[in-house]
Amino acid sequence: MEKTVYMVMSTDVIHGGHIAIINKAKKLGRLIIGVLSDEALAGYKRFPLIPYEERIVLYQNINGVSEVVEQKTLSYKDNILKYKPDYVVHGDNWVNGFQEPIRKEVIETLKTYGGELIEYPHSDDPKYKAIDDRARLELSLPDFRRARLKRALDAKGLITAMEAHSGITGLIVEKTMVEENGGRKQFDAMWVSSLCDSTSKGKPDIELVDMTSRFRTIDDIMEVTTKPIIFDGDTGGLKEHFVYTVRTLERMGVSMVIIEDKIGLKKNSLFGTEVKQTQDSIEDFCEKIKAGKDAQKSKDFMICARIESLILEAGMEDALTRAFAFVDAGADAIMIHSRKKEPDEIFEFVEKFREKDKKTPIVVVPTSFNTVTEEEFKERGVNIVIYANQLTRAGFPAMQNVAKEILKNHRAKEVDDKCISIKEIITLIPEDY
Ligand code: SPV
Ligand code: MG
Repeated sequence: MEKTVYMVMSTDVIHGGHIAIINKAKKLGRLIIGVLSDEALAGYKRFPLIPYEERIVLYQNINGVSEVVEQKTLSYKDNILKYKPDYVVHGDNWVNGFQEPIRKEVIETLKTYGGELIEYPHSDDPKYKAIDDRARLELSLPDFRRARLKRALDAKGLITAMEAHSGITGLIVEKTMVEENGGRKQFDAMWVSSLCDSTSKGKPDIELVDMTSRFRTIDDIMEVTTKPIIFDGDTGGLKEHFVYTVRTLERMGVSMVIIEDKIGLKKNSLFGTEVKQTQDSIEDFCEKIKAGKDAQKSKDFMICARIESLILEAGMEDALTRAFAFVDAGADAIMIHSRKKEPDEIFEFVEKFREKDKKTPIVVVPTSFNTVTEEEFKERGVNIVIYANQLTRAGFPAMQNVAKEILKNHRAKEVDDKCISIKEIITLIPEDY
């Protein structure tokens, strides 16, 4: 009987190296290709340029491929047990490194029925690396970057965003990864916070840093990164100004702007009712949302309406009434904010909102209610979790300490082990971006 061969393809740019492996694999028997879902692929390599459905078609049309099947996770286990291939083939580049647990599981699963893992030498040909570098560059172009937030939301259900306020913090959000279950966990998006952008300029978070300066920050981040950007648009300003903001953000490749339903001198929400803040009327805020939606040109840009009712203690009913009205006015997402330590009012809002609206994405900023895990938020129906200020809050105490130590010691030797090494700084910032 003809043998079966299973191989997973985790690329969207097929080059000679892949074809060479396919040619070898098909000689062993009937070749089944497993295609990683967008979510699994993003957790392994980079965000796919070509969505899952199109990658399926691509592989179906490669000569020598008998069948193409979905592999939803990085783990091969389910598909190996389902298709019982005689051979699984892979490059030998997973023997060490973060994929080690996946490889181990493949070997153990194959052992249960006598299957075999065949590994071919991995090609380090620079021309293949150049192809991948080009694909990475494409990820940073405005049209692609803008659309990436919606795609990530569709693929994952819940995405995370980490605050960035400069090129270097953008790079930290872009590159920080941890190994988890044979994959790599990383942030999906960046949050350009008004608080942190203002703080980095030594200014209060009162819409004092003007839009031109805020756009400059976005530009600095965009020049060196590829991840989608969610922009904190404060109140959005005057409706007549907001339409220009929308067009500019969209043109730059930003994916989402969040505007809050307040008027007058805006202060940071984490002050709560300690400072006087006025909520906009539902009618006027709806007008602003509509004007923004009318101004936008592409289909992928999103306007998120942020509701301040819980912060200003206007009550749950007010928050919900506003949420439904803002969605009716065209808001693509809703952000509900709270400064309570317990997540109860956030959970209550999400539950009541989801009773009527199953699909509008819900955004939360768990600075105060920080004990809730991403998994629990997802289970309850939240779609975007923003870590809004932790990088800034971590960075400044470290800098203050080092400054004090140098003053105390009259030299810098004592602080050396508190500082990132020059070598690490150099590798964090690539020369060939
Ligand atoms: C920001 O990061 O600027 C925000 C979120 O708007 S919060 O500070 O919690 O209001
Ligand atoms: Mg803000």
